[in-house]
Amino acid sequence: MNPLHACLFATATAAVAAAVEAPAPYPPLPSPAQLAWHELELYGFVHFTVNTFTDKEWGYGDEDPSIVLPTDFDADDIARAFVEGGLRGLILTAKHHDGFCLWPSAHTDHSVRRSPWRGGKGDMVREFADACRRHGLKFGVYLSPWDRNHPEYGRPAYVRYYHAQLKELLANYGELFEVWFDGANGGTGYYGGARERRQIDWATYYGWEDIRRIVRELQPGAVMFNGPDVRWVGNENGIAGDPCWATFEGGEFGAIADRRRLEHGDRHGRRWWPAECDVSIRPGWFYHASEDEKVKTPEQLVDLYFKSVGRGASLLLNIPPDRRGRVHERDRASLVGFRQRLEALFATNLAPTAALSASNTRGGDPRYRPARATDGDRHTYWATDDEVREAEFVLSWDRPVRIQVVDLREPIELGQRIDRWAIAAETPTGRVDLAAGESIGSRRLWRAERPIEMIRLWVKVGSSVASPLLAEVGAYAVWAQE
Ligand code: FUL
Repeated sequence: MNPLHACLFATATAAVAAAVEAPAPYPPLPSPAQLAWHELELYGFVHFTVNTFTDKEWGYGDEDPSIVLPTDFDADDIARAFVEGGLRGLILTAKHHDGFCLWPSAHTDHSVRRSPWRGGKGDMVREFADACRRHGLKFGVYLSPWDRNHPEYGRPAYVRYYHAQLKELLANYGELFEVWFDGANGGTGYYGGARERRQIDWATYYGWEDIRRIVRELQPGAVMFNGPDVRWVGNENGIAGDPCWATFEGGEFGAIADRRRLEHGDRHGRRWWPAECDVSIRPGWFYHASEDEKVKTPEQLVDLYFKSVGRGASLLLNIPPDRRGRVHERDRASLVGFRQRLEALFATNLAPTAALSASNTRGGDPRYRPARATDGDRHTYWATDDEVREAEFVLSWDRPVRIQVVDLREPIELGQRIDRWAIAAETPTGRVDLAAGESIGSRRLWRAERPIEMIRLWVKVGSSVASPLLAEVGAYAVWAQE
């Protein structure tokens, strides 16, 4: 090797050796099951049981199983409606507070086995599980801890029964993505004929540590709602707080009564406990013909999407089948309209067409260049040097574009790092501040009332607790732009 070559070789080796390390994670971090759950963002609930036939929201527990006779039950058609609405999973009320089981449980007679539906040989949980698989939907179950039918409710024997039922559901219906533990307990019930009030302590009665073990063992990929993995958002309106941090201090198994904290999370909490927003497409959770005129419109659903998914939470939208065992036509029309509106809003991402620059790129290393945030892959990201806490990411177009939605994501596998963000645009009339906020996390969406013409979009990180990272920056034009 001549001296010049030797020198070049040494420089190249030094450059490789100096290649920067990946940014260190900023804990707490999501578990693999939580990460998979974050990807879903939008999924649906099915509330269907004796209440569908008694026109109630909470059954007392003394309902005769023979009333459960849907005239045209079709789980495939319900799953199809979910797909038409853009939902990616389905959670079924396998047992609501009335205690009636939609599957032929070996542990009680109070189930579909005593209904005339399918001649007493039916299994609705099975039909839903199979239909979900056929239609590419993830499947989950709701098993109400409160049981107004069971004679032993309030005593240790019921807890054994509840755990046995949970095992039955978790072992026999394939892979589940979520197990839903409801927090409600109104006290009174039939309780095998006692017809009295039975009060329990939610936090200690149900044996949550055993429940956690059962779920982890039988369904390691499932998250527990209102348990260690996913928190209730503190309201049933489908709206996350702003900000909505995925981190939380304490809590688990419904021990948190402070709804405001549930809505917003705790910025410096030591657990990854992201929020799920549950809401019904109708006023009630169960189908009531009297609410046919009150189905949420597609635009109302889009608004909820931006206020839940768009704040880093997930949206669990309830679609209660009617007495036929079908999704009512009005709900279906709203679902289709909802999906079409979302598709139109997210059809044209102009971020990949922009020239990109940033105030800092980690070690000048192309692996962390700004284009990593516009490549449609949420596992690659733009990163800055370790000491950076404030940064700017700029998108410039050579011709004016009309942007209506801005979409930001952090690579949450490295923690929730950004504390403050803002977006601004260079418009024909000058620089305009568009929006500012605190949390980003899994996703932060901003939507303008009408498209805004711009040639430049600034995404500013105002502060962060560790070097800021952005996995995705999207800038969506309206479809059908004139
Ligand atoms: C609540 C229940 O009491 C409602 O009936 C419904 O199931 C809703 C999703 O959760 O706590």
